[in-house]
Amino acid sequence: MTERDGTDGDPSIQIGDDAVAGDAGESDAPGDASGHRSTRRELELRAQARSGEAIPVDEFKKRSRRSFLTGAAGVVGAGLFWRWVQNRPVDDGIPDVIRDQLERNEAIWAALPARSAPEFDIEDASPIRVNGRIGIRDEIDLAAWTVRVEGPDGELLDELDISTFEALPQRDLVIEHKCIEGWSHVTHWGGARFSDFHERYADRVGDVPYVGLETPDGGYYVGWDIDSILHPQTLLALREHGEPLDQAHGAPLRLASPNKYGIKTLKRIGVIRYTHERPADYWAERSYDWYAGL
Ligand SMILES: Nc1nc2c(c(=O)[nH]1)N[C@H]1C(S)=C(S)[C@@H](COP(=O)(O)O)O[C@H]1N2
Ligand SMILES: [Mo]
Repeated sequence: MTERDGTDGDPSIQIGDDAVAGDAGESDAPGDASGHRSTRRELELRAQARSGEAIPVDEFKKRSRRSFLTGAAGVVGAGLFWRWVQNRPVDDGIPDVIRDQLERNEAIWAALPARSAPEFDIEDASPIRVNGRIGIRDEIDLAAWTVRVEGPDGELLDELDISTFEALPQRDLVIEHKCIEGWSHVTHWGGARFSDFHERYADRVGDVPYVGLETPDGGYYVGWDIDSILHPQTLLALREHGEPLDQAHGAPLRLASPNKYGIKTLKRIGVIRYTHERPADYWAERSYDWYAGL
C-alpha cells in the first residue's frame, strides 16, 4: 500500500507547519497594517528609531512597562478563567462546563429524526487508507477468530465465528467515511447490517440503550447508542472494495457507518456487548465527543 499509514495517536486535526509559520510571519511583520493607531509620540519615536536615534531611556522603560502590564493582564485573565474551568466539578475527567456543552450537543443529535447519509455509486469508491492500529497491531489467526456476544447482565449469549455473519443478508454500502482528523473517503463496504444481526438477540436483551464493542485484546473500544447502531447504514463489514478485509482494515469483521466519525468504526471486533450503562469509549475518554455523530 502506498497510502499513508496514518497516525494511531491523537485523531485531532493537525495544523501544518506552514500554516503556523505563515501566521507568525504576518503578525510579527514590522510596521504591520494591524489597525493599531499610533499616537503622535509613537510616530516621533519610530522616526527617531529609523534615523538611528536612540529612544530615551525613560520612554523605553515606560513603553516596556505598559506592554508588560497589558500582556500580564491577558495572561492572568486567561489563567484565572482556566483555573475556574478546572475547579469545576469533574465527571469522566471533563469539567462540568465543558461536559454540559457536550451533553447539549448530544440532546440535539438524539432529538433529530434518524437521517440517512448520501450513498454513492460503486465506481466512485476506491480503497481506503489505513488509519489507526490501536488494538490491532499484531496480526491474528483469522481462522481461529471468534466474537463474544454478551448480554446486559454480563452473560455470554454467543461465541460466533465468521460463518454467522456471512449467512446474514449481504449488503453493499458505498458511503463517505469521515475521520475526525479532517479527511474523508468514499468507501465501498460489504457485509451485514447490525440491525439484521440484532434480530437474533432482540427478544433476549430487551430494551437496551447501548452496545459496546471491543477489539479481542481490549486495546480499542467504542460505545454506540442503540438507535445509531440499528440504523440501516451501520454495517458489520466483512469486505472493503469488494475484497475480504485485510488485517490493518480490521479483518475479519469491523464496523462501518457514514453517520458517525471514523473513531466509532471499530476494526477487528472481538466483543459485542449489550448494556444498560453507557459503554467505555477509547476516544471519549480522551475528551472527544462520546456521540461523535455526523
Ligand atoms: N481497532 C481499531 N479500530 C479503529 C481505529 C484504531 O486505531 N483501532 N481507528 C479508527 C479511526 S480514527 C478511523 S478513521 C478508522 C480508519 O479505518 P481504516 O484504517 O480502514 O481507514 O478506523 C477506526 N477504527
Ligand atoms: Mo479517524
